[in-house]
Amino acid sequence: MHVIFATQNPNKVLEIQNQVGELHTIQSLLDLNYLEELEETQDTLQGNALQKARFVYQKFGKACFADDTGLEIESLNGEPGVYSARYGGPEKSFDKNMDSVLSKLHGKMNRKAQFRTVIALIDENGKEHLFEGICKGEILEKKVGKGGFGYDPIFQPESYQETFAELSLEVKNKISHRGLAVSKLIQFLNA
Ligand code: ITT
Repeated sequence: MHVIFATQNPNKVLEIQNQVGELHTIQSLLDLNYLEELEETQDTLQGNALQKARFVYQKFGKACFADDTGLEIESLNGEPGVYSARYGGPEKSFDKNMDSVLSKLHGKMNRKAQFRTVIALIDENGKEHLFEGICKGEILEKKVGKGGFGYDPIFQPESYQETFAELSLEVKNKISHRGLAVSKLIQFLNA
């Protein structure tokens, strides 16, 4: 099947391509040369994923999916959540976002957090489907590791001694929020 992935984030494209294999062809907005930023003005992950997928479905008229992901930190009442992309200021800076989290958590004992991804798929008939993935873990006190993107250097998944930025793409995909949501998407596409 041929599906458009409504994202301009090359890290996400790399992760998903690695997981989907050869059964499905995934084209991102970068492949389609569509470089205008997609609106994400809703106040839930589900709302933003649907907003991005609906926009791209209307524009290109083909099956497509979008994901929205948030880091939900228990002692910050679920923040940054849906505001994860710009938690450190108006520009999208991974470093500033992490600095903002680290300073708000300074001195706090409870460092439990989870990543949550919602994928919205619009099939070739215009029908909408949602898939969710959650990965639990904790926020470290400093950045560790060079791989991945976003908050990966400060997030250590449950049962691991490394951050997402230290784990290989294969391991991250097996246990991560997006990996789990994508597995559900693939199961649906293969059914
Ligand atoms: P698109 O909207 O173009 O898909 P985005 O970078 O804006 O890309 P999201 O809105 O889904 O992506 O994610 C919000 C932020 O959450 C993102 O900018 C990262 O900082 C962070 N994030 C998302 N997935 C992550 C992951 O797997 N590991 C670490 N941080 C992640």
